[in-house]
Amino acid sequence: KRIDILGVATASGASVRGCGMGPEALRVAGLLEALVELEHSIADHGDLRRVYPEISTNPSSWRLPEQRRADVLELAERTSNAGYDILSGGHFPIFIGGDHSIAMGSLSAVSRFNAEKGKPVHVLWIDAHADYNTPDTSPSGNLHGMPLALLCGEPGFDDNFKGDWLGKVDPRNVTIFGARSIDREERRLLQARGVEVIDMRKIDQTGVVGLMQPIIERVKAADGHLHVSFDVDVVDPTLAPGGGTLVPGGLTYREAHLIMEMLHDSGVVGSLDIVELNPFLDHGGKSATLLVDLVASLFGRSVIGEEPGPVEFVTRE
Ligand code: DIR
Ligand code: MN
Ligand code: MN
Ligand code: MN
Repeated sequence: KRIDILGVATASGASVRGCGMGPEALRVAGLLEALVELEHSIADHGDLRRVYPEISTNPSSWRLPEQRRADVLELAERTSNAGYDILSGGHFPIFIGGDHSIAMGSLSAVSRFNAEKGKPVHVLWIDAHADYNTPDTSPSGNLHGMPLALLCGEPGFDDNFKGDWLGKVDPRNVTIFGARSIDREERRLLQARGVEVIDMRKIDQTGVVGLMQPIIERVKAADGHLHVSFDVDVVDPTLAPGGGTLVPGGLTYREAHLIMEMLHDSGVVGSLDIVELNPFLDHGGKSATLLVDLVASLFGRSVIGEEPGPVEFVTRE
């Protein structure tokens, strides 16, 4: 299956500028080369970006939330349509951000495409945060903290957020993995909707394998499409300093890779976001390089070369 890369060069959903440079940093870090090395064929669609770039570079307009919102929504529509075309072509889309608001578009593409096929969409949101705020619950007002709530149909989003481009996801098919910073009202919503939240404490206590297995089994049993949304800040900040909203106590190097390796072996992943990389804050490409290696693990890189076939892990009962 061809892998199609679509950059969305924006920071309009974030409070800190710089992640608009993320797509190019991932290319410089060798994203395409890593996938070619694994003998995948690749198409790079370049980057979507706002028509008026000064909005993201002028600090005074940066403070105008309505301009940033218009940016986010315009890009969401374009991302949704471009992603839908990639999926319709039978390809595997990798959406590279950009802040996490780009998932409003990417996940919409995935959900619209699969809705027509009657295939259920499951979401694995690998993030230090839950991104399940609405405009009513968000303490920051930043749209990168809201994409899951929008896709899950939460109230509080006005008509500007609605359109043919917007998809829908069942909150009970969403798993947040690696969380350690959730806002008060956000947590209440997550609980009310039955979103599964695997926080860092659970990962400490149970380990990645025992937690990932049931998620993968559920998607397989449903014959679903798994969309993986990977926010760089899920990884411990000592390993991945290139993010604008870092939280201590994140995934270790091996935990992050093991997640990706298990996802590769599962065969259920159909689309991927790589978001929130801020090259301005990164230490000489440290986080960008780590992200490229993680993507390579998701696409089949392993120490012993050839994949050993379906890997069976011991299930805990
Ligand atoms: C916070 C931070 N929950 C917010 N969210 C971030 O602004 O809604 N998500 N940084 O990745
Ligand atoms: Mn996020
Ligand atoms: Mn985050
Ligand atoms: Mn493979």
